[in-house]
Amino acid sequence: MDYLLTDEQKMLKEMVEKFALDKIKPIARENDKTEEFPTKLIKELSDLGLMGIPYPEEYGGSGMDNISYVIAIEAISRYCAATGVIVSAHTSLCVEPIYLFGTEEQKKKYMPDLCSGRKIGCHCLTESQAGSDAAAVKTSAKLEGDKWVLNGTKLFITNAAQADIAIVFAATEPAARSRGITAFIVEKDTPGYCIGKLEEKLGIKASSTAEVVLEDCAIPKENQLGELNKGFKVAMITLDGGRIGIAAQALGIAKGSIEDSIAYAKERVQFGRPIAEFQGIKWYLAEMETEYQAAWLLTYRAALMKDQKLRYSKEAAMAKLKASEVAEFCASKAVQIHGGYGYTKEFDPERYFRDSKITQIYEGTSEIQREVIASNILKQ
Ligand code: COS
Repeated sequence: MDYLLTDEQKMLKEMVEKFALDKIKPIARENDKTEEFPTKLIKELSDLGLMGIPYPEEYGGSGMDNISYVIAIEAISRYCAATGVIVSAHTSLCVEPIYLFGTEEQKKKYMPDLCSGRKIGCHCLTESQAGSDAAAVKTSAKLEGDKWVLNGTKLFITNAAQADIAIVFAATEPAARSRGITAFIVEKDTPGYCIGKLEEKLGIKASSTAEVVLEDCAIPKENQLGELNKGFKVAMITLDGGRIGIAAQALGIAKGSIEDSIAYAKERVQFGRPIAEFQGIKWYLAEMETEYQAAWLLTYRAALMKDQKLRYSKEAAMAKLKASEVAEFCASKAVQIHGGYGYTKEFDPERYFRDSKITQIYEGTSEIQREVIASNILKQ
């Protein structure tokens, strides 16, 4: 579907796909095995300008659009979904709220280091009792003199262990729920900010997922991000964008599943002919490709609407819902097509299968995406 892309987007696609093939593919399986954060790879992606794709050059970004961002995340995730989410969580969940809600001073202070990849970002919203019910955050922020003092524990935070900058959501008026939450920018060296338990996960193993513990963590008053008590909207608007990134990650997983399946089906001979000649396999491949293209169009549309500054909450939810379901479907079929080999670590589909599952969970479960879509169509 390259005909839908501009010349600039096509050039970026070619560049990132080549990089992913040359540099990511050879190490992805090993990274999954060792569960090590790919520091060197992130540095290389930073050098290519891929840590701040959709932000203006004046803030250190690459000055591209959100379709370019989708293209890059998909191409990276084609070979390594863990690397895809590292870039996506950094870009969509940390840089984006600073860009959208930060003061000019905050943007100038934080964005150049983040967009260049010199610093890594994370987003601290979830807590043990505040998952889908994001307004239930208990982490507190109290103003003491000219400092905000934060206390609480954040859970399942992508990039937490490597992040230099965290966007933290805390209750500033607890009884008001979604109308009593404020966002803050917290630097990792602040006393009282520390990393807790690292999660052992089913997939995306090379990305880190950890607790962030805040104990009397005092930050300057000017690190409040956006308006007082308006942090829930900061979180929701940020997640709308993040969901496009996860949809793109899911597309990458689906693409890998399809490409590997086509190659294997042409090569694997049973009953005297390649299994690609059997109708059962052909129909799997046809369905995988059709589903992938439907998900791609939904994701492309959501990114286009974001670029055109239209409201796109519903479209981002649809893109993530569809793309994540398609990723799981394609990965599962890829394992099936590879038969016994698909169940082993000698081939990649088992990794795609494990990696696909999280796309239906983080940045809003599939059930929450349905809720967002339904509430949007019901109020139309
Ligand atoms: N953009 C702007 N504003 C939004 C919004 C969006 N996408 N979604 C909600 N809001 C606003 C509402 O308009 C409402 O504003 P007012 O206070 O002015 O009326 C406010 O936010 C509260 O909205 P709502 O009543 O719908 O909030 P709920 O507590 O019912 O929660 C869902 C809504 C379920 C959609 C939300 O909690 C959610 O997305 N949960 C999933 C969280 C998630 O994705 N977590 C992943 C962790 S981050 S990796």
